[in-house]
Amino acid sequence: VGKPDGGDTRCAPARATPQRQPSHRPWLLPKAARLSCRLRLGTVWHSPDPLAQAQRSLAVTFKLPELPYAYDALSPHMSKETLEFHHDKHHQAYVDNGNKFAGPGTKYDGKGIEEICREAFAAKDAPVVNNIGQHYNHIQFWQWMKKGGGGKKLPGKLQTMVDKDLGGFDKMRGDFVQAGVSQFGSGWAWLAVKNGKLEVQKTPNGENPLMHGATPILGVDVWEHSYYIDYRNA
Ligand code: MN3
Repeated sequence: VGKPDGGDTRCAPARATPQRQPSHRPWLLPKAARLSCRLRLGTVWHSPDPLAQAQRSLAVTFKLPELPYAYDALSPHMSKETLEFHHDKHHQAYVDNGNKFAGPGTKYDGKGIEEICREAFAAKDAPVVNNIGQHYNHIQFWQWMKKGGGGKKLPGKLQTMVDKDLGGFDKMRGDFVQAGVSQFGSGWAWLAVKNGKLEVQKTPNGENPLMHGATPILGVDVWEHSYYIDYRNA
């Protein structure tokens, strides 16, 4: 598992926010929508109405990002076979289910992935918490690892926070590992920033620190699918 590289640790939104303005090509829309478009040009947009529904069908869906390295780049810690299953099969399933539960035509349509995480958790919407949560978690997870990563050297500002909030690197590492080991069943261990302070956290299933008022900067997937092929314990 790699370390934060000191760059911008927040991921880019997984999809663009669909345009909320009336289409500039209204001839592509149904007649009712064209009328509505003419009436509403230059006005604040409200849905539902026919044009909003037409736009919904054009909305951008969630997509599986490519791994930022080759499938064998993390070997021997995570094998090519593990990444093929974990990325191509498991992450893809979260994307497909995420589109079903929070994609075009749902009440989450057009919202950012972080906003959806928070909103779905507050609403106890388990299918969205788990699938969009896991989509968000994995987008980050792939970026938190790299070939030849790891080591104790941290960017200065992060080192200061680790010393101040978590008792230094070794204590932080021990607490982070313990959070993962002690997560019963499936879930994640995290380093997250909450109210300006670093915290070690753990969450079950697809939950993440966003849903608990924090921002994750490092996480490890402790679902069995992330390690079983390489570290089976039969
Ligand atoms: Mn996983």
